[in-house]
Amino acid sequence: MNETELRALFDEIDTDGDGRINIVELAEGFKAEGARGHLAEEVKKAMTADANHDGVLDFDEFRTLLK
Ligand SMILES: [Ca+2]
Ligand SMILES: [Ca+2]
Repeated sequence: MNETELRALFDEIDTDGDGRINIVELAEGFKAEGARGHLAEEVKKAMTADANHDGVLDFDEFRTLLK
């Protein structure tokens, strides 16, 4: 995934457009992507990318997650 695609995906998941992805947006995003497995587990896994522990994923953290 290149930078443009990453940004597009980020914007898609960031439904309120505040530039950060919170847990609710993450869960909705996973649902929209048709994530298999346990949603809560997927979200928990994704939040390990929250490097500064502020409870939301900014674009840098999101990028790290998908690398
Ligand atoms: Ca948001
Ligand atoms: Ca963060």
